Amino acid sequence: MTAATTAATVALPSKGHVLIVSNRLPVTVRESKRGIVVEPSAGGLASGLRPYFQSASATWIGWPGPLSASLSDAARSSLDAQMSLHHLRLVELGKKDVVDYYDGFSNAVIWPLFHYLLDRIPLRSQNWEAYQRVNRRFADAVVAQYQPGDVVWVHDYHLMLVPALVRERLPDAQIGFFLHIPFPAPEVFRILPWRRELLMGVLGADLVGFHTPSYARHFAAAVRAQCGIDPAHDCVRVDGRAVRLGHFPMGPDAEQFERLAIDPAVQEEAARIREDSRGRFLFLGVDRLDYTKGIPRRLVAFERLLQRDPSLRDRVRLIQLAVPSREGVSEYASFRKQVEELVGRINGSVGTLDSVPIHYLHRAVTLEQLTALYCAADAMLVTPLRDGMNLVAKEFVASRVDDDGVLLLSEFAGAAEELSEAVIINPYDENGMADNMAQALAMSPDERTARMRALRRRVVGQRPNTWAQGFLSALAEAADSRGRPERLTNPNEIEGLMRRVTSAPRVVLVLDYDGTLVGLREMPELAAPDASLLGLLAVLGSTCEVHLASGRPRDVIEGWFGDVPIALWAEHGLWHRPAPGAPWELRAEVATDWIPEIRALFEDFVARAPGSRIEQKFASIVWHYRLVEPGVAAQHVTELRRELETRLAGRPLEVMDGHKLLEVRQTAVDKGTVVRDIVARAPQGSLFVAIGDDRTDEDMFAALPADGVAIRVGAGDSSAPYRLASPMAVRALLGALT
Ligand code: ADQ
Repeated sequence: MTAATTAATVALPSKGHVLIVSNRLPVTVRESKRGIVVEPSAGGLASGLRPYFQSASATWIGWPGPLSASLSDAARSSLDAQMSLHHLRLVELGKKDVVDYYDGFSNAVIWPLFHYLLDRIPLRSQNWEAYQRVNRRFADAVVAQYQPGDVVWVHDYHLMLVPALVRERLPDAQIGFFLHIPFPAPEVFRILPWRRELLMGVLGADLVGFHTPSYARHFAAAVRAQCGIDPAHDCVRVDGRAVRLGHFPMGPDAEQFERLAIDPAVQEEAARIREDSRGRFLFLGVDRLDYTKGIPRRLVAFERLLQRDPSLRDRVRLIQLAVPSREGVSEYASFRKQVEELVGRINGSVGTLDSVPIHYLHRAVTLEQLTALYCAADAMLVTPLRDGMNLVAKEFVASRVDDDGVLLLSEFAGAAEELSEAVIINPYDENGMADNMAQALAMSPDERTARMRALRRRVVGQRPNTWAQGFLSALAEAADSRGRPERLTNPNEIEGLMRRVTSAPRVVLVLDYDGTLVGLREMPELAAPDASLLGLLAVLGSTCEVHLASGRPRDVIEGWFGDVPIALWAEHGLWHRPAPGAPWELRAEVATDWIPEIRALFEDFVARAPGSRIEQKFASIVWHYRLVEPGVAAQHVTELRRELETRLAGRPLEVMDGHKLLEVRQTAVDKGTVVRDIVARAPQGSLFVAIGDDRTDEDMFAALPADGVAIRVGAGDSSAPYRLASPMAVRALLGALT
């Protein structure tokens, strides 16, 4: 998986007006005595996107946070005016939506799951309905706002269904999706009962972006495991549409932090903070008060540092800034209590008469104050248990125009994939973290400078605008190369086709079996024909010429269809039986001496890939892997294909990919030769109709005469001009012909 682009490489302006869609607007709205007050909100998504939003032709669609249900008319019109002035469109959420969709599903289920904190997921999570309902409301808001040419950019885990919901109604729209949090390993993601729905929702986009290559890889693996689609490189094909995956590491507005860092007022504030610390070594933590940020373990590690070396108690200090977050969620209220009790306990146990080691603040601060803190700190502690990116780490680096200060950074933050010169820590290891804090304390000025210079080279130059433009130009490219979505043939066209078939003097049907007349089953022997299908074929066989052309062995086909008045073709046309009672004919002389060797190879793979099995025919052999875990299967398929290609080189055999199978078969015959035979024997004026669902059936379509009718069943690339959804639809069509 490679990046479709990175923030630093592309900066083409996007042409259309951009509709940014996120759960929260970048502002909060409150009612004061002076009327409605609209204020910027904190948090990574808002601070990361705001600069781009302010400079672009864009409208931001989202929820402004809880609003009083009883806004006066005057307040309401003032709110509307301010929203429109700032290019904001409200999606209002009722109390129940907030409780069920926002707190109950997004923040109580997806958030902990994607951060690998499985024990935080509530026992009863019945809010999936609400999640779907609110996602539909956001999609409605997008469609209402959308003008042709607009670009729709959906953000984050609250709105994972929106891309597909919008795609349904605006099939040609440019739709992007960016996930700000980690995408977990597929083994973790699969825990979610609605895993497939979320993936399919996101795959409505043209481009799906993540902070790091590993999240994109996890997503591709989850798509393979849950949706049965094999992503190729950075592309997932959904209903004929190409969906691109890419990584776009977000950075803060580095220039703004650099500018603030040299502002005299900020420098004065930093000096004041240092003075206040009276020469103590200053550790700093800045986080939203969230259980993913690793604050308790960080505090315990700090305590351990002071327990190990009591002489440090008057010589170090930790300022921990915790910005209030999701205060409506009960988990967060009890988490706050836990942190505050811990701070109290640690200060009580390792504090001295002169020193309270942890200075804890539970509030937001201004950007100037934040930068002053970054500049004043000796070491910054960024120790999340998991974090999509973590902008605080990068903001600290951007602010250190003095090339000084130590960054301790969790290996589980996305930022760690870029900021490898930081002191990388394991946030679950309190003793190790205490060692790392001691390392920071003892670090020589030369080493501090060397590390910070290297970090700054990475961060300086990162700008939210470049990031957003990078994503949007990759989105424009992805939408350009999306391809024509596969489209089912509509009822009018089907009617036209029926008229043509029923008015033809003579009709010849060539039908594939598996996937065409019956659905694909876990095991091939489960796909026997039912009585209604046998009845349908018998009636068809008595009114027109019917050929059943299958890749199955002849004994199976004979067993199932021996008495039906149709012509049978088995093993992709190697065997033919023209009518009931007639003997089977072998249509080509083929070698079978290679089979024992290849069978031994297949047996080796069956042993390695539990659930897979071998099907042996007269002159071909198949490895079926439908029941194998998709990730495991993908590895083995690649390996087996490579091995087969080496062993079979120069022989008249080919390796064919079918639906969850690899088949080694003869090149002497295929379903194309079957159709050519049928056409050659049929009387002049016959209309040929071929129906099939996989690659082998494309050979039949290609062999049809120019006025023949090719019908593809289900998804996948095809030359057929007609497409039906399923075997049910095929049977309905054939039923209508009788
Ligand atoms: P967050 O979880 O919110 O973001 P982060 O990336 O660190 O995490 O962003 C926090 C932002 O809030 C920073 O810009 C910081 O300056 C600001 N902030 C923090 N404490 C503050 C305080 N006390 N006062 C004022 N401002 C404060 C989510 C994901 C991250 C991802 C971002 C962006 O969880 O992993 O990096 O989105 O995609």
